Amino acid sequence: MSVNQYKKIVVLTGAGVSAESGIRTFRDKDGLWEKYKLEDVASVDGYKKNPDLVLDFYNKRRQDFCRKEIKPNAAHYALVELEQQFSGEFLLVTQNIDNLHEQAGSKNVIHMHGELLKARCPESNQVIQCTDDQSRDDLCTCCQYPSALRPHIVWFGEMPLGLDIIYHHLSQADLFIAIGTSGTVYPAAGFVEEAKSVGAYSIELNLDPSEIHSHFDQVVQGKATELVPKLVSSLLNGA
Ligand code: BV8
Repeated sequence: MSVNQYKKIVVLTGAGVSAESGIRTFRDKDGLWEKYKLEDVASVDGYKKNPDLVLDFYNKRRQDFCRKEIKPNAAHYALVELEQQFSGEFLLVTQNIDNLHEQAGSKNVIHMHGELLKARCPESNQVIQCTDDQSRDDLCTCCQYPSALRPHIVWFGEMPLGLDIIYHHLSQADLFIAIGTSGTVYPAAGFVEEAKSVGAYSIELNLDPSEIHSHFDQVVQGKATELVPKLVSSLLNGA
């Protein structure tokens, strides 16, 4: 399989691509949803009901993410190489809110579920960098009557970011690769069908078969740090 046979590659990553960098996933053993109820900490209602609990949830994840030992892994770097060497169009869509793809050198990244190191004004939607703990007293500086900044995160029931661009690229993709995602959350879990509807070849790389593995032309089970470099090498070297 050589990359030269493709014109547009869309890659979707989930928590599994960051797992070997030391960031907890959601639905694996010891995952985030074992400790918190999703509706309490990742929904608009949860934020309205108890903003301090939600801010604390993301503060803990931000502190954990900012530990010096958290670094991009071989899977992140392999995707950078694919983006750099591929002569066609390349889009990396991530459900992850960490910035390990960017730290590794990925350029064309869409964080469809938001970004942990950013905060947003709920009125103007202006986004600012946020690397420290966030509290309810953090007010925006963009409005005449300042509002409390919120995490720049897409919660359940909220519209994911960049969908128009994502669907545009999916409608022209001829290769779709999903890496480290359980295929549980929509609309991301529906992207494979979007790509297949225009004839794209689809590959799933995942530690365990995802909930949507049967939709893929090829499913390869294993760790992202082993599978992604292998796939990229076979694409670039025409193996
Ligand atoms: C939407 C916040 C409307 C950021 C997240 C009722 C009301 C409203 C909506 C719905 C509803 N019912 C269903 C929906 C849709 C809902 C949804 O899908 N719910 C699910 C639970 C059924 N979706 C939404 O609400 C979305 N918005 O629908 O808007 C709309 C949309 C489109 C068009 C029109 C209208 C909003 C979804 C975003 C929610 N926010 N998180 C944060 O806190 O991080 S989702 C959350 O789950 C994370 O963001 C994460 O991105 C996402 C998916 O999880 P994964 O990344 O897949 O991680 P997971 O742990 O599940 O799996 C990890 C995988 O990795 C595993 O398979 C494992 O085997 C593998 N793995 C582990 N280690 C490795 C590995 N693989 C390789 N190597 C390893 N080493």
